[in-house]
Amino acid sequence: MSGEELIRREVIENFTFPGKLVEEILYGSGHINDTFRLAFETEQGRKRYILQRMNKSIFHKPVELMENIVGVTSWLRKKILANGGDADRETLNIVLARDGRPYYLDSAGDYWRAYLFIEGASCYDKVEKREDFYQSAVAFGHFQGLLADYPAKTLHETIMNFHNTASRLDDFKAAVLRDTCGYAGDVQREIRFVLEREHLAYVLGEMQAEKKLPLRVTHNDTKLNNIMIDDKTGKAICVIDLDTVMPGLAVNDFGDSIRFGASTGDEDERDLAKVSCDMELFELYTKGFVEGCAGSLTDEELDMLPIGAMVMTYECGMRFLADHLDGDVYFKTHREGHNLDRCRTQFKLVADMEKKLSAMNAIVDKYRQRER
Ligand code: ADP
Ligand code: GN1
Ligand code: MG
Repeated sequence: MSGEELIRREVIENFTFPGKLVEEILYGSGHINDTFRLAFETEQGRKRYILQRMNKSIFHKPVELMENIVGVTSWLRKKILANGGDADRETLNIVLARDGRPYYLDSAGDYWRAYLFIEGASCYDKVEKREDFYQSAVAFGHFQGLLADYPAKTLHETIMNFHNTASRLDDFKAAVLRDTCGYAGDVQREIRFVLEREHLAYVLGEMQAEKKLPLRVTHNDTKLNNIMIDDKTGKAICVIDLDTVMPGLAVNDFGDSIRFGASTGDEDERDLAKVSCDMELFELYTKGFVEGCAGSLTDEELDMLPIGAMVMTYECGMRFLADHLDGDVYFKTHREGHNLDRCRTQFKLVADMEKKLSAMNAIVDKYRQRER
């Protein structure tokens, strides 16, 4: 057994899983944590679970992070049950460690957590059925609604300045100056792209400071593959990946979904001719998100949805480029230049959104009228 397998044995023995372990596979396509799907044979049949090693170079306070997730999932569970829903499938459910904690610290110094596996539902890395994208919008909007009265002050900031785009711009500039791998000379065009659009880094933060955009409890990582869609009904049943639930801006949650799901190409597509913002998908998501938020979005928030899409895409591209310059230390990569490819798709999308801004505004106006 390798050292890695031995550690996993230790970890699995220290969670309250039932029965005999019969399957253990590396799972999912997240960029951050190491995720495994486990199956156990029990007297009641086969039971599956998700086991995750939390990324300690990204999450510096795993205990506080799990405190957030315990708080948010138990809050959601209560609301789902009160609405007559199935709380085992409509929110993440934590499996406790044998010592009663919601995590286990292994002998190598890594923190792990486990969830019930949500059966009969799937995550998608790309929109396969358009309806799924609409469903995900309703679910992310609704998620925000369920957490609208959550005591935001009790939430720990899991990553400081996570969607503070101005601070991301500072980090980016520092990465360019460090030029750890000596790549900066080769990516001058991409660096210029960022510097020519610095205004995008400030616009939302300024509105927030002027109280024109309210802080809400938001998800902050609203990728399509962070939502589970029921295989039978086609409804989005569960919002997952709750690591970044923190006070944030609704327009950022909207924007991150558009960045990932409304693109005609994959996030790491090399052929940039395939990458653009699909306006039909933009419209579907807008309709679903506005409906899912059920009248709670202010006029200013509605006004800024298209800019939110542009800012989140700009920010993400800048994060990918900074990570490329730093030598791929943050996002998982699977090939050389992976983060640079990702950065280029994001900037192609930003440029396309710039051309489509007035069309996006018109779409938002259409659904604003219906809401009011
Ligand atoms: P990361 O932060 O690395 O993105 P996620 O928490 O999003 O990690 O998990 C990675 C993938 O694992 C998800 O995209 C999803 O496919 C799967 N997954 C996570 N939690 C569950 C769950 N409770 N039930 C079923 N699949 C899950
Ligand atoms: C990461 O964890 P995952 O893969 O859902 C990242 C997001 C980025 C995204 C880009 C904690 O999301 O912020 O937008 O990659 N999560 C964290 O695909 O940094
Ligand atoms: Mg994820």
